[in-house]
Amino acid sequence: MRVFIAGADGYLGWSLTQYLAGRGHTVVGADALLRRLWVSEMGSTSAVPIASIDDRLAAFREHCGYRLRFFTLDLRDHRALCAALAEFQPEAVVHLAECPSAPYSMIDFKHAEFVQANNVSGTLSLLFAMRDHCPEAHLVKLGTMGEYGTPNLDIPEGFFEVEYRGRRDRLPFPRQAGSWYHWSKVFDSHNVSYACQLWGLRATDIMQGVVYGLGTSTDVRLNTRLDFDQAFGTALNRFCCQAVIGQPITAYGDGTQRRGFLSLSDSMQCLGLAIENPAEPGEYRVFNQLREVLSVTELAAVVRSAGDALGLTVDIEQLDNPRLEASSHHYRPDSEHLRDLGFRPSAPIEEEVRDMIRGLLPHRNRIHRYADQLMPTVRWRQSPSVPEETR
Ligand code: USQ
Repeated sequence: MRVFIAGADGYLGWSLTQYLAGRGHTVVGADALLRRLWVSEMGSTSAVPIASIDDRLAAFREHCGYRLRFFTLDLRDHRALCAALAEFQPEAVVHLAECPSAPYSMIDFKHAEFVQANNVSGTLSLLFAMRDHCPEAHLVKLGTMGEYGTPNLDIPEGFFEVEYRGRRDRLPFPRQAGSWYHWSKVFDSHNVSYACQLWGLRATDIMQGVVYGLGTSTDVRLNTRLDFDQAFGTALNRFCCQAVIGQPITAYGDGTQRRGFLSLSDSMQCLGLAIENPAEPGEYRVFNQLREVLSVTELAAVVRSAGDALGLTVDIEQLDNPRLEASSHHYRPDSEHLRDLGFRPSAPIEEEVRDMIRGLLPHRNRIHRYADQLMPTVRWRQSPSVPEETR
């Protein structure tokens, strides 16, 4: 299959590029290389060394057997995006090209506005470009489980049957996001769904949980990044980095908040299944993509016991929660669609975490140098630092 991956230089994107090439697909990549800049803006770097895009492309050619066509391209550059899609004529378009950080979007107005404009306009540009240049292609769009928030109900996959005043309908399940970033994903979901209705595009919207795991290779140029700073590091990746440098795990609040998690390799398997089993023309379908639900306290305990087994002393520190989020809440999302397509989770989380810590140990000094960036300073309810009239 011809697959266009927008966001091919990111944590998921660079892994997916290699995964799909390994399954015999012809991949084309596009990326504006912004993730590298955002992480440096946060004063941090990837825990494992990553190569420049040129070196990545050279390594891809050596290991994957063909030259990867790559467009340095911002999705909001509509003309350039149209030209790329018109030339490549993809059968599937994977959209991972967004700013993925809740804390980054909560820094201030400038960052909130950037994240929403970048994500929502980029998606809209892609929808119009697909309509005009590859209307038969299947869009696989990365959304987030965070779109749903933490309702006191089980969470279906996108839609639910509801009865109200004696009438029934199948409606989108309510979205109750918890950051400006997560709201940008909600707006995207509505736009993608509307484009399917309006133009007959086909799309799978992936509500993905929190991803963890190392994507390293014997050729360092094929490594995918692993971030650990307060904005771009996901919880478990941060906890493992903390464990290897002997810093206490930063568990926010009372640690009872629960989320869905899955490993990087499970995420690849799921995205592959969605791509290889496309939606029908005009269909907008939603997959909840997660493997298991754990609380922050349970997550920290997994890291502590993996650390113990490797001779590390791992402490857990409960910090005042910088975010506004529910604790001790109900959380039971469905995730049957991917299992029905054949998703079989790989190694258990305990094994993945042990492997991740082992893989991070050689990079201990590198993580140490940026250890200050592990502490959260971005708060959801900051006291205003500028006068009201200029905000
Ligand atoms: N947390 C801690 N300590 C930390 C970091 C996080 O206790 O040092 C807690 C948070 O309070 C939160 C949970 O861990 O309750 C998950 O936080 P996270 O930073 O790993 O995840 P989140 O901000 O929700 O965002 C990440 C990705 C995002 C994706 C989302 C999926 O960055 O792109 O959309 O996971 S989900 O969480 O299901 O919405």
